[in-house]
Amino acid sequence: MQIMDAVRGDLTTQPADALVNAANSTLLGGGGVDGALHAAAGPALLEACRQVRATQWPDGLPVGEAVATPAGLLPARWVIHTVGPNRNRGQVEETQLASCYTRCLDIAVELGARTVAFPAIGAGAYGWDAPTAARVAVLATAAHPRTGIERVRFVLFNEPLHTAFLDALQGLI
Ligand code: AR6
Repeated sequence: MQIMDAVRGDLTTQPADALVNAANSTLLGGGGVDGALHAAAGPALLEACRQVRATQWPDGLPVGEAVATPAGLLPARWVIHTVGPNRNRGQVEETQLASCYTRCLDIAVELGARTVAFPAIGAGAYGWDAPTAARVAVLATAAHPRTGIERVRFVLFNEPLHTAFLDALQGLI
């Protein structure tokens, strides 16, 4: 059985095989959930991100792409880093935001993750409104085969986003 749910909480304390990071293309940290994950993970996460930059993505991770690293001290095996479109800089394509979820789930399937936890990608510094961020997240996740993944959990930091995700999940029924 495949479960999708939404809880209010802090992603850094959510036990899951894979935690998704709403990163920026440098992969070298930032504010918001990115900063919180790096702070909780310890320096091993930054080191792993530097390795990714040195090998796989020397020019940075493109918008809508994703890449996995070990999770350092976080309660997870992997962090899957993705880069949302920055609406505040004119990146307004919902397909790019959907791609973040699709590519993260592709990688989670490849890794053999059974549980995956997402933040509301793009809904902070990158300026996506809560209803749109939630609708795109839920529809992209629902459309993915998610082979081997038992639970996808959206972990929302505030009540308006939590409500928006619950509404979007309700819309699937
Ligand atoms: N757990 C869950 N959600 C959180 C947490 C947390 N610990 N902390 C913040 N959020 P943002 P973006 C929520 O700005 O919009 C970074 O600087 C937050 O309230 O983290 O994709 C990166 O380095 C919001 O609802 O990500 C990039 O430069 C959601 O996570 C840029 O921000 C996403 O907000 C990415 O911007």
